[in-house]
Amino acid sequence: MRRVGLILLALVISLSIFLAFDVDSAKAGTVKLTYANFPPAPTFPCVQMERWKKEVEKRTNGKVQVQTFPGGTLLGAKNMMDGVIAGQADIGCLCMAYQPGRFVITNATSLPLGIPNSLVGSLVLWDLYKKYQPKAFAKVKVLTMFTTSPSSIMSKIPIKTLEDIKGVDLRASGGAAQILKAWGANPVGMPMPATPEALQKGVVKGLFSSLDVMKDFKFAELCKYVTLTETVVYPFAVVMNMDKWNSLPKDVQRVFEELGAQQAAWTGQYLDNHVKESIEWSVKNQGVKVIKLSAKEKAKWDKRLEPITNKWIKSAEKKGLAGKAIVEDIKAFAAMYSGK
Ligand code: DTR
Repeated sequence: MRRVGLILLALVISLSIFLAFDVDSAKAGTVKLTYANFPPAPTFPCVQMERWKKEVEKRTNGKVQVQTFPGGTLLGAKNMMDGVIAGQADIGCLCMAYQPGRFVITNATSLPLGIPNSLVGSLVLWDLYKKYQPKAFAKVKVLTMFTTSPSSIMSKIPIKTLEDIKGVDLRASGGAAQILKAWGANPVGMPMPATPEALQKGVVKGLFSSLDVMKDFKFAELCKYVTLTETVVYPFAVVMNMDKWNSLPKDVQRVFEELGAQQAAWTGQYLDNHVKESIEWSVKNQGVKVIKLSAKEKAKWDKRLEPITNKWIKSAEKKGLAGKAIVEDIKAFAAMYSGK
């Protein structure tokens, strides 16, 4: 009886070793990655994150599994880059405008150079990054980049003229803040996730951004006016921890590389469509009024922006960067992708 018991025990032990080994060997080929993002899940940076995750999992036949963290649950807007460098997240999505001094070359896409939409902006930014390989990204692997659609003013008060905007506190970051300043507003800098509270508390009377946020952050409930300026985009980057990147199998690296430009284009197209939906929703469901500047007024607004690019070129050249060439490239890439 005792012998039978011992045999049974040995069988159970070897079966469980076998099963454990089998599960482990199935897992052995799997790469698990964390991906941090700063705004809430329904906003476009997170929508593109979920699309990238799905695409990667599909293209690697499940060999890569990505765990996403929207809403600043792993890293926030301002510590995204350093958090990824330190390995707190494997991948992170950041808005470069929140650290304008750090990402000088790529933030040049926030100059008033007439980028017409998010698709063109995203392709231009990706090409610019590839061509100049800015030092700011030397410690990470850049997986993709994209921009917003051109920015407009959302406000609690109607803004139709330069007199109306004078001294008004409006939220913007980076290059976009320079634009507001030139128009005479008082730009208040903060990342997007801090904006709902600032609007609610009356710290700002509005903001300057692409119009997706009217719907996704429900700003249409507070800002009943949109002044369609459609000026300057905000650039974003998706970066990966360098050691993690180097540890990836070659075939996985190939999938990520392949997705760089494709993801930029996908996000651009998604956002351009989504901005249209957001405006329609704001007008229909929230009674938002869309103000178009008259041609005469628009010419005055544009004139105020003329010195900005030359000033940027000078300051970039002082830092040893090819300021003029960068601006010329952005214009040329934008013309090419716009079919001009
Ligand atoms: N316009 C930039 C970036 C931006 C536009 N839409 C969203 C949504 C979620 C986060 C950031 C953004 C800005 O004003 O911050």
